[in-house]
Amino acid sequence: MTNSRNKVVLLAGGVGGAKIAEGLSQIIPDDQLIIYVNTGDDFQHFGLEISPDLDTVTYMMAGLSNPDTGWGRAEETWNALKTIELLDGPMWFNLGDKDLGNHLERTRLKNKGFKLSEVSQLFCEKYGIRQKILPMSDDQIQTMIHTVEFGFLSFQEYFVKQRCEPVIDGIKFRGIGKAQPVNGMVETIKSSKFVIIAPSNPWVSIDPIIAMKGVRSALKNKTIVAISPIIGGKPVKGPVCKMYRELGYEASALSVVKHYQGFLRGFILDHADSNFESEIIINGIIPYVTNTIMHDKNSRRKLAQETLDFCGRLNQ
Ligand code: FO1
Repeated sequence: MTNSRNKVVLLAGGVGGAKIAEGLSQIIPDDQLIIYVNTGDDFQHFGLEISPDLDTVTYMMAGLSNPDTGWGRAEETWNALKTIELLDGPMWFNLGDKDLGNHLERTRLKNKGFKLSEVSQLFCEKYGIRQKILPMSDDQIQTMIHTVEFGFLSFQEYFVKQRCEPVIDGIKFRGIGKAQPVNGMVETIKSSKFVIIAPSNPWVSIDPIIAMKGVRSALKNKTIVAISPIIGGKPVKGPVCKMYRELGYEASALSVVKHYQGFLRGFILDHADSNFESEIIINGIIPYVTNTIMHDKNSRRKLAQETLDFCGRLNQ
């Protein structure tokens, strides 16, 4: 039997979240890892319920993810999309045939009244995943990116359709005021042993989770460690650096530390950023420098092990 005090909570976005989740799953007993995933990127396309970050984490944990893109399924085929192209339908969001099965079944279950968290748990069971992967909320929250060129865009319109090219001058989480965190999230965070913040985009992957009612205060006085999504001023993936710059901040690992200031205890940064160590300490946070790039199963396990060891030392 597990005691909730042994639980490790991971707050995760898409690809970075999926990789560290898989690394942690290699070393933590199955029932001790609980992953809360951003759903601000969720949207409807062709009437289907798409939950990109939940699927990215789920596919990775099931060993089914596309190793080249990080999202979607390995050995995917694109027959449905080719038909859509022939019919002159919208082509900007790439839905593979295998991936489509997930969206179809999720939509069917949601239309029958299932909550997203119930669908997520059912999918985990069917894919043979023994850890808990849960959405941050069962309510709809939409990350809206305010751009200079187009005003507000939904996250996927900004990210995929516009290829992150428009200039950002604001971000809001539509629906966050009325949304409830998924059942048990606040209590699980409060009683957990450690909280790990994945190397995901702080603005659009982690901030929505932290903005859920009760989460920020639940994080107070916990052992919280974040892994940097920025290495040497460059993003591991996605528009994180562009976002920091356009919103008026330096694009650096240090900006990520400042982003999480107020609840962060420790910060894991890459060797490329070791010059920030003393400034991180001045900001009251304990740094740990290592290789943070997770390019395969071994490097995912290694970073996960170092993260847990670091959390353990901070807890002493
Ligand atoms: N990302 C892209 O850059 N282009 C796509 O066409 C695309 C399709 C897609 C389909 C299903 C899915 O689960 C994810 C998909 N992603 C795609 C990734 C996704 O848009 C982003 O990585 C996340 O929302 C950001 O974490």
